[in-house]
Amino acid sequence: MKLSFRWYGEGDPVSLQYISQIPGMRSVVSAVYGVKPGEVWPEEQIARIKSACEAHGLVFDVVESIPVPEDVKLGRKGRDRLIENYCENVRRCAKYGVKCVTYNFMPVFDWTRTQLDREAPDGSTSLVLYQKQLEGLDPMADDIALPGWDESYSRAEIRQLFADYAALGENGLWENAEYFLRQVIPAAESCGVTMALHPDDPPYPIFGLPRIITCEAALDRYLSIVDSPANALCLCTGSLGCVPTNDVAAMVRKYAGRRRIGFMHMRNVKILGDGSFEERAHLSSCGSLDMAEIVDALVSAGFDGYVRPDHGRMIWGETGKPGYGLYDRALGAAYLNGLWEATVRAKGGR
Ligand code: DNO
Repeated sequence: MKLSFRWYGEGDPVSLQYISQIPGMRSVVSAVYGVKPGEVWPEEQIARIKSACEAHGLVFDVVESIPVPEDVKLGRKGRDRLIENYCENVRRCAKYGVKCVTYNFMPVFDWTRTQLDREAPDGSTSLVLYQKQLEGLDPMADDIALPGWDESYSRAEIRQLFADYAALGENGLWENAEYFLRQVIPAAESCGVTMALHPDDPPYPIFGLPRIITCEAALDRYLSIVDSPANALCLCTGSLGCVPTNDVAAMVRKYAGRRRIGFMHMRNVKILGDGSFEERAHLSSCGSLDMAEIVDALVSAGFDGYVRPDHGRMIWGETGKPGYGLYDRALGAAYLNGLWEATVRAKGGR
């Protein structure tokens, strides 16, 4: 595996120096921020991330994310220009050494939680989604500010987006995903980039908006639209794993075996039933996922792609971007290193 860590750029309180001090750390996962989805990223900014990483002995070879504009997901007029810009961004990133680009196809909202600082008995805090809290939220009426949400929309725009997605439905969203992939995958292939689709988080409809990347059948369908190694997955264990119907280890075994995982997001969640869940420490015994079995699936398949410890709790008094502090993610990285080494050795490797 290529161990990686997400970095939010110069303003991130977690510095590249700290990241470089985590044992085994190789790659930085980042993006150009502050450019509207659908616009082209200035090359100087991509180059700046690369040289900042290199100054700390790290490699900038994973982008998370190049966001897919709503007009593309909705198939609105003008999408061709936006898709061309998307392809241009993939090519520009490749020019500076990027090998893997993560993105998602979730309408309006990226990842969704109902509370970002739920306190556990040990005093640590983490992100949770409680159905009870979700029922009380109305994105068209409330001022909601959660990290996965684009807050730049006006109320009127949100209302319009909801109406357009209701008219589009799941089938329309699939058609638009297909239209996007048929142009983006050949562009990625031609510059040696793996496109890694992040599943919907959580993997079920939120606020009545369609969500399609939710389960194994959906992943099969998506990968078969363009049957190329460049059309791959960012398999996020915590996103898929927060519903009991998804057998994450089996999915990892299958898609890693087929060489269709570009990137692994590794985190643990505690499933609470009724669709509610809590993010927990990475260790298997802390949540509902068997992380050792997932690592076993990767090692058995000879997985050589990118792996990053995903969201961490806030511990030891750290404050910062919810899910993206240093300490618990670093503990996650150390845990993954240990699991990986032990699994490789148990299989006779080194
Ligand atoms: C959350 C992240 C997601 C992910 C995007 C990929 O912490 O895993 O926001 O970056 O869905 O496009």
